[in-house]
Formats: sequence, structure tokens, C-alpha cells
Amino acid sequence: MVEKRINELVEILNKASYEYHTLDAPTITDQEYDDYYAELVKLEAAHPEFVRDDSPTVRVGGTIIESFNKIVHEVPMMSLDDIFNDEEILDFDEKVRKVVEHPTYVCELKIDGLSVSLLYKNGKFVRGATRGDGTTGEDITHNVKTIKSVPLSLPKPLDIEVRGEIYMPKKSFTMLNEQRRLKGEKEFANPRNAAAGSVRQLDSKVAAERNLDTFLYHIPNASDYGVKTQKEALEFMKSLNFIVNPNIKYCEKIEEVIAYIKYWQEHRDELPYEIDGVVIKVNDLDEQHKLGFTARVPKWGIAYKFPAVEVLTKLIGIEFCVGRTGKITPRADLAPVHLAGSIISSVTLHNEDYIKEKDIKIGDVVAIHKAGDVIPEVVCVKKERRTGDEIPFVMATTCPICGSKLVRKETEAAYFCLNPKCDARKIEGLIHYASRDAMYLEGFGESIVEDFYNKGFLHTFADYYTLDEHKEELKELEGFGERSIQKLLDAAEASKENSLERLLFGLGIRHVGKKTARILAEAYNDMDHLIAATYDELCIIPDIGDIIAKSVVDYFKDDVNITLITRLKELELNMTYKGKPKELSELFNEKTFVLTGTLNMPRETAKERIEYRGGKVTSSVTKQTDVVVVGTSPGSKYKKAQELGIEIWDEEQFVNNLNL
Ligand code: 3B8
Repeated sequence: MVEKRINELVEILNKASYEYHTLDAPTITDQEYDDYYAELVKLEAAHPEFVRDDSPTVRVGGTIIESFNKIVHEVPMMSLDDIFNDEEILDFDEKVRKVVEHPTYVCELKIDGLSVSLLYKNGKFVRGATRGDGTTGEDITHNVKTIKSVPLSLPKPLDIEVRGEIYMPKKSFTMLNEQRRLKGEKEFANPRNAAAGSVRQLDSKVAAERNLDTFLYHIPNASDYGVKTQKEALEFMKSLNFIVNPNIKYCEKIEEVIAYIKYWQEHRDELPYEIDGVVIKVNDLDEQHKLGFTARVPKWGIAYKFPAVEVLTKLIGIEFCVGRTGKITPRADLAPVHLAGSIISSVTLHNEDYIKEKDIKIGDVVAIHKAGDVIPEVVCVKKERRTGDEIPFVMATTCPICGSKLVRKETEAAYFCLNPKCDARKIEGLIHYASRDAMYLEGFGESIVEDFYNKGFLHTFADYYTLDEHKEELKELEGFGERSIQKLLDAAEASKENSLERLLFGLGIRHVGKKTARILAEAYNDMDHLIAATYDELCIIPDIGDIIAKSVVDYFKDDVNITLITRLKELELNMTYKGKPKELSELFNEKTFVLTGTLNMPRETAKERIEYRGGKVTSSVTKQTDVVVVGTSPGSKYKKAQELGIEIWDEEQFVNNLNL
């Protein structure tokens, strides 16, 4: 009885998971899925003897291995030769034609992930392995099992190996890095590294949380299954419930191949995952066989790599920027160049050591690159392009803004301006106070803050809350109207309600980052208690070391700071801790939103913000809707949401929830 029900549940859940993750066409609701799943968990716990290898409960991970076992690939797992331009495509075609009279090709997107081999015995998934050096790879079965689109059992009891790519979708990558940033962990440079890092985990729980996905593109012994072409191989894998990339193209002529490459080079940004080129394969397997392999690579396929997201430009000069802590950062001015969709005219050079290490001189031709969403940086100097007229870099000795002498701190590679009255430091401090992670004064961007500072409206944090005194003068400024000014005033007013940790972070106390601010707010609950805290007391708090403790005590010892805080209190800023906000993901991740009525925020922005946090926005209210965000004068959707008992947020609540 129980065994039968377990079998039934596994079948239902695996089918639902396939429809959801592979076909992107669910037939049951999340709630139904969760109910079946809960029933299965319960039965499995009571009857471990009936737990199936392909039970969806294995997807949550939990298997921890001690080290990676080596495996030997039955058929070597080769890579492809890279080519970079049209001429090389024609060369490839010509070489193929020497062996095959009328070749036809299949083009596939070249997914930027890591290669994986999946092995099935009698239709059951038995092993996942990395490519490694092509002969020997590593056993990553425990992690592969957590990837929801990898079938644990096939519709036919086959012995088969399939190969493809494991990758991390762009959205998952962005979310993962956002979480890591919040936790103060090192961010991944790009989705590829994030995916590689995830399958290299010994504990499969980590991989299970990473939202990895797959595309399969190769069957080593395809002809054993009656498959005659690469196109059929892809279709065959699809029929076995694997995810095959839908953007493949069968090409009769090499011109079509070239057109396909051109198309995807221009449209790659629209894909929800990263590609780094296009793979071209001779379609017919007999013809592939005739062409054979070199010692390293197949002769029947090739990888066209998109131009590296790297350009050359001239470094015109080096300027020094002053941060709010007084830290001086050298910045390169560049002759403006197009790079991965934007125009770059400057790039940070971090510090003196960085410049010396890369041997950067003014007037050099430098290579600039940008990986994914990451900030552009100098890859290297093209020394062969030097003329002898380049000017050596000399670190500034005085602050470019206030002229005070710079000090190099022993523990850091950076120089600092120690003048607390330095305009640059003050402006940076004001910008920081208003920033998203601090007090979040929406609308107060860098240039507005700087402008207001220079006009004399904004010198201390308290001035943000008395800007209405300058309303008439502000209206005179270019680009400001009644409405835009009111918005700024409203944003300042709204920020008064923020929980204590935002204020603590915004104040810019040395060594008090976002995480520390939260720890302090949680420990002391309100500002007055924190002000009264002693050094010894602070040191007892977990994660607060003596450097932070000293810095906090010093900050509150300074009368200037106490006067400021008293003033902020008079202005009715909240100075208490309002409790733990929910995790980002809980509120938005995988939730379906409907927006209705008029929102102050542009709809596109609202949509982007929801999607950025892992939610999606649909247009009509159904039982699948999780949250309806309601603006002013909402229509029938609001009514429907009420009828269906769906969670409803007004705009204020929405903004609060966004703003964690
Ligand atoms: C043979 C075929 C290597 C590959 C291949 O999207 C071989 O086909 C290979 F020896 O690496 N990254 C693809 C991708 C990669 C490969 C491939 N097809 N679509 C990819």
C-alpha cells in the first residue's frame, strides 16, 4: 500500500517537475506540488526502505562527500577548436568539403558554462562527471542530482551517456551575488565561475541552492540508438526529457551559418543565460565519422568565439578621487570606447600598488575588459605600442580637493585625506547617507547631492530634512520643478521611519559596514543605549572586534557627532531598531506579482525590481498569483484579488519590501 503510494507520488512529482523546469509549462499549481511533496516526505520518513533513487526528495541535497573521485571517460571528452572570424569559417567549410561533398551543418549556441557528462544505466541516472582533462574527470553526481532539470529516470530503460553544459542563469547569478554582498562574502566574477564553484562543492546542499541548469548537446555513441544526424540526436535527447537549447539551426549553406552567428552576436544580451559563441557541427553522423578527430579535437565541429569583450584605448590621464573615508583612489581617464554595450571613459586603478604592478603610464595603450555585469577594468598595458613619450605615474601627495597632506596607512595600500572638513569627503559622506543601502533617500543621486552641497543647501545630514526651507531657490535650479522637488522632500520625510541600522550605516562610522550596523542595532535596540556603550561591552558582542569597538566609542566621544545626532532626533528621525527584515528571497523570489492601479514608480521600474529579486510579473490575477500591488484607482484586478484572498500590498508596503 505505502510502497504503491510512494511510487505514485514520485511519478506525479517527477512529471510535474519536468513540465515545470524542462517544458516551462506547469500543469499543476505550486500548492498541489507542495502538498504531494509533503506527503512523500512523510511516507519516506516512515518507510525508508521504499525510498526510490529517483525520488524528488534527493534534489534538496544533503550528501556530503570527502573528496572528488576521479572517473575515466569511456569516450574521451574533447573540446573544440576556436575560431574568431568569417574567414576561418570558410576555411573550416573548405576542409570539411575535402572529405564530404555536400555537408550540411547544425549551429548551436555556445553556452558559457562547464561541460558535464551524464550517465544512465537502465534508464536511471547513475553518474555525473566533469570534463577534467578530457580523459579523466571528477565525479560530481551528488551535485548534479540537485539540478531540477536533470532527469533522475528516463522514459526508456536505456544505458546511455549524454553530454552538455551546466550553467547558471544570469538572474540567479545576480541574485546570488546580491546575497553574497549582503553577507560580506566575495562575489563571483561571472556566471561561469559561479556555476563551476557550485559543482565543486563537497556538500550538495550548497549546489541545491544555486539554481543551476543544463543544456544537453551531445551523445557520444549516438548511432547505437538509431540516431543518424546531430539534429536527430538533439531531438532524441529531448524525447528523453533532457533540456536541449531551442535556438538551434539546421543550415544547408555556410552563408546561413554566418548569418546565424551575426544574429546571435547582436542578440546575445536578450538571452537569460550567457553564451560566448556559436558551435558549428557537421550534421550527418556518417560524415562526422569520415572526418574523424585530430589528437585533440573533432574535425567535424568548431567553436566560433564572439570577440572578447575587450577593447584597446588610450589612457589619457590619471585623476585622484576622494572617498567619504578620505581614501584616495586613482582613476584613469580613457579615450572613450564602446565596450559590451556602453561607452567607457574612465576606469578605476584602485591604488598605487595596482598601478605599479601593471606598470601603467600616462599615454599608454591599454586593454579594457568587462566580464558580464562586472565593472570594467584594465587587463594589461600594450607595451609594444609605447613611443617613449609616456609619462610615469606619480602618486598624489596632497588631497586634490582640500590640499591637505595625504597619509599612507600602514595596513592598507591606500592613501588618505585626513581632513574631516574636506569638501570631497563631505560630499561623499552625504552621498553615502542617501544611498540605497543606507538611508535610501530615493532621488538623491550623486550629482544632485554634489550640486546641493555646492549651492550651500546641504552640508550636514540634518540638512536633508530641512530642504523645504530652500524650496523657492531649488525651483530656480535647472531641471527642477515643483513635482520633482516635492518628490525629494517626500523621500527625505519617508526615510525618517527607517530602522536604526540604516541610520548607523548612513552615519559613516569608520569600520561600521552594513552588517555591523545591523549587529549593533540588534544588540542595543536604540541609539541612546549604543551611545552609552563602553569599549569592553562592545567587544563582548559576537562579530564585533576591538577595531570596530574602538571606532564606535571614538565616534560617540566626538561632540560634533553627538550634536548631529541630537539634531536628527529633533527632526524626528526614528532611532530604534525595528526588527529583522525578511530575507529578500522570501518576499519576492519565485513569487508571481500583478501590478494594478496607478503607481508613483514607473511600471517598468517596478517590474524590473521584482524580477531582480527573483519574482515575475504577470498581467492577470489568477489563483497562481501570490501578490497584487495596488496603486491609486485600481480596477477589477484589485477586486478579483480580494475575492481570491490573494495577498495585497499598497505601494508604500511594496517600496518598503523592496528596500531591505
Ligand atoms: C564535440 C562536440 C566538444 C563539444 C562538442 O554549448 C566536442 O559540442 C563541446 F569534442 O565542447 N558550450 C555545444 C557546446 C560545447 C560543445 C559542443 N556543443 N553546444 C556549448
